[in-house]
Amino acid sequence: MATFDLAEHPHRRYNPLNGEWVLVSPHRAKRPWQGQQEEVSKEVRPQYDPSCYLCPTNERANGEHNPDYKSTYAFDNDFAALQPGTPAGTLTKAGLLRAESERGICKVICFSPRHDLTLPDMEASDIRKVVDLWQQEYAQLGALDFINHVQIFENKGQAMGASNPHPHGQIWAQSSIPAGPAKETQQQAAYYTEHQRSLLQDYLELELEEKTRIIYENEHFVVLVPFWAVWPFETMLLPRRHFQHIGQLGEEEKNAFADAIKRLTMAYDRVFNVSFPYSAGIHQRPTDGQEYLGWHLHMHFFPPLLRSATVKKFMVGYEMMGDPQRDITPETSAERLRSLF
Ligand code: H2U
Ligand code: ZN
Repeated sequence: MATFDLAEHPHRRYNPLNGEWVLVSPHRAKRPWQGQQEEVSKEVRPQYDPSCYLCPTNERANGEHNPDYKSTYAFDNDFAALQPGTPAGTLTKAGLLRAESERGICKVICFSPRHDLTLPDMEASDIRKVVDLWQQEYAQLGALDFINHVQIFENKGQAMGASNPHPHGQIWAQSSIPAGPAKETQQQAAYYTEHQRSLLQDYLELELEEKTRIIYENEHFVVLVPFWAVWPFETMLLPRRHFQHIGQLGEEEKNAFADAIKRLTMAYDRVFNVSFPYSAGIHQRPTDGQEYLGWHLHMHFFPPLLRSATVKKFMVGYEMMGDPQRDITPETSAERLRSLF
């Protein structure tokens, strides 16, 4: 029997951040880049689209007009999944049928007045303004007494179901803490109680020693493919400093955050020569007033593409029934991404 080798043998990897496992099958992807590299023609969009509901001055579905905004712009989602005025209430039957009313606020955030741009096309100084807006929104929404969690995210590209190519993201803020962040809260708290240290800070130190999954570093942020990544080109942006929420980011750190986002999304666009789709979001401490010392802010990028601009990874079959699975190892993906910076 050969000795166990992560680059060769099927294995499971543990995600200490959420307590879940991923099955890795490297032997199925021996040839790292079998997929052809097709040139996909870049869709040409106008700077201003009169029919876009996010462009400055245009009318939205509810009849309101956007202002003639010059950098970023946030508004309440006209089709909000959560509403602030929902009446309180619960339903329980034999502990099996349970429902609870949920209050919240959903916002749409335009990253730029320019219809034709995406984050990687924007200047880092303009992405920095998006970071400023995230900071503001997190503070304002989080300060409301019925808001205990603020989820900032972006769905990019048709492959991810984005309804409009105009560069934008969303924020869903609500009373309860959703499952993903709740698991991360619990895992980080347990680690902090045991070690009096941030789980992600210790993890980052290990990664900086090993180097194989690091793809980009600047003064304040590191971009890496997590050891436990599920999506083929999944990445995580980690601040070097341990802090709980975006409000604690200093000026230089905000610039570094914007730089890391720009550099990463530019590299993504080079993977298959196409505007790379993904869902990305910032995970940070809940806003229910507790301190959460173990929380370490980070940003996840989950891109769906696998082999080409059109071949997506599907989370189906075994993955729906059991655990997520991947063929290409995180180390191979990291090598590939690193070469595109
Ligand atoms: P995507 O990020 O999935 O593209 O969603 C854009 C959001 O914009 C979507 O949640 C909202 C939709 O409800 N929207 C408005 O708030 N006003 C409009 O006029 C159209 C779309
Ligand atoms: Zn537009």
